[in-house]
Amino acid sequence: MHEPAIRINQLGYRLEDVKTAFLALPPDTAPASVDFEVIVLEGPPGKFPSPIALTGASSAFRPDPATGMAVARIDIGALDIPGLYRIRTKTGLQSPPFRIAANPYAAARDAMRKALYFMRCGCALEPAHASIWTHGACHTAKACLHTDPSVQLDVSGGWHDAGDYGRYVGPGCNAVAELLLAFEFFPEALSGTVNIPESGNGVPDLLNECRYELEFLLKMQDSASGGLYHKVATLQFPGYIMPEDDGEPLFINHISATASGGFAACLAAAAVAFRPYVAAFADRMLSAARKAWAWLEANPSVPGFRNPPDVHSGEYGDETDTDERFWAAVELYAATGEEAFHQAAIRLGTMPELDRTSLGWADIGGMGTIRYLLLPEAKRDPALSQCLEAVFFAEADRLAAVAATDGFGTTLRPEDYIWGSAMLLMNHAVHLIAADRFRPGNGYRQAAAQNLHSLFGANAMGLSLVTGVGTYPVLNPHYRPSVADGIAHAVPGLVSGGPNAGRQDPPSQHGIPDGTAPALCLIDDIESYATNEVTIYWNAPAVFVAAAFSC
Ligand code: G3I
Ligand code: 9MR
Ligand code: ZN
Repeated sequence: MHEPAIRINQLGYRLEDVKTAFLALPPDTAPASVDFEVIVLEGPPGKFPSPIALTGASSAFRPDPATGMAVARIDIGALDIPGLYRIRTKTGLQSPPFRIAANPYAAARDAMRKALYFMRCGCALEPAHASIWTHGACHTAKACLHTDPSVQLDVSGGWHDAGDYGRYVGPGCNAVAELLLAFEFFPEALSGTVNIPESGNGVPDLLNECRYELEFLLKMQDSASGGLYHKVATLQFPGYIMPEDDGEPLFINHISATASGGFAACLAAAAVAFRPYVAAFADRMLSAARKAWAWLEANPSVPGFRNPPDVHSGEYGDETDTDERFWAAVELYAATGEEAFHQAAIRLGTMPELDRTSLGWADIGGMGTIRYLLLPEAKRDPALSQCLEAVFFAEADRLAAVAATDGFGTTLRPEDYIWGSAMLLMNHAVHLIAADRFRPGNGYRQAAAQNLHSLFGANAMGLSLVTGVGTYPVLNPHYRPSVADGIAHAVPGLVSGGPNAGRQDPPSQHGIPDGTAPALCLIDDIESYATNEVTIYWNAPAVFVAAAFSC
């Protein structure tokens, strides 16, 4: 546990938002409630006759199953003057300093966006853009097809997936699509530059960064069939070395339906996003998306991807491709207006097994649902609309209801603390923000905001899950460059996977006692890949959510 004991969003709060701090104590030591005061550390001269800005009593302590603690809420909503504050109790407990400000999340949003640049593969990261976190050009050699090593292809570029150096098509499409959706929803928050090599070329940097991955994804399409190779990686995960020192041969694994569906969807969406800026690139992507769709049509029933026995990099196995196919049909319909895609969306969209709400690398049907509900009503089939709306809002209501009972006000139940729980935390918030756009109110935005507060430290551990963000951020992410580069500070803006009760790695097995409550199962250790790794598709929804609260 980190001190100070009172948990807050370490970046602070916007003037207009609900502001709640939390105090978690072992259930047998919790009093009925605590009295608190908020002291002013920095504020506009003359505004504060007393150093005490606010006093009050916390809520009653309530048991919180996710943390195993008794948790009380401290309402600091009355703070309405920009400044730097700290909460403290007479018993000596305190919060970290925090700000009340007009736009406290803009720098974190941009750091999380810039983190994608740090994931770039196939080029050198130079000091002009990478500051001290430079690396040489990596993984530039041709890669062999695993099924026929005599075939060698150039699939250089794109982003490293995570703490490892694999590049996986489905997760890449997930990340790009969420970043593009963020730009579509919040262009004003995401139009700034983040100092990347393309900055100033007339295209917004968010699109420039996505293009770096999209050009790689295009190389992963089999030119003959239109299908997408599932991934490219070395046979084993590399050691803790810089990417440019990883000289092991690269292998491309066989075509999968999940990669092909994710690609068709993502590139159709990207064609729409890029058209106003680079029409030729948009054309290239739309025709690639059509080819991937043709592969899906020609291959209606495909087993889920499994690693061949000698392949030990990330598997991203996913048995169900209905969600990727549905998402692809919807995006292709949105991009082209063609009736054949609409008919496919209607057919897939009403399949009983379809996941219509999730936004993660495995289950991603929610992306199709959001896109469909964004279409003008005249372009939508009433029955499909109704079916999708019913499920989408039922899920939003469920999330808001969980938030109302969770000790820290998040949408995660105890059983949601799985590998990459931060992905759920952020994707739930994306879902709620989209739901709020369609039907404002209902507590959706407030629940989404609380998930962001949790990411930035208003959680049981008092830990910001983003490197370099907040007073007490994760310091030791499972991220090979930050282990190997000898630099004291990890690359900033990386979102850690978050607490994971599964504890599937040695440090969390040895360092987290049996019986630890799920929301506390994180160990800030470079070796803890199951609780403290970073990935592109955990950063992407966090950019979306931070953008939503920094317009
Ligand atoms: O969905 C089930 C849930 O129903 C069940 O209650 C729970 C109990 O543990 O498990 C859930 O499944 C977990 C799944 O993640 C959820 O997405 C699995 O246990 C867990 O093993 C699985 O972890 C995946 C991990 O690879 C291992 O396969 C992560 O999602 C995935 O993000 C991660 O991806 C790795 C790449 O392979 C390699 N690169 C790094 C990347 C991040 O760690
Ligand atoms: O670094 C790897 C990480 O990206 C994966 O998520 C994780 C699980 O597949 O595996 C990590 O690599 C570890 C490997 O599985 C076992 N030996 C130690 C590796 C970490 O150093
Ligand atoms: Zn690389």
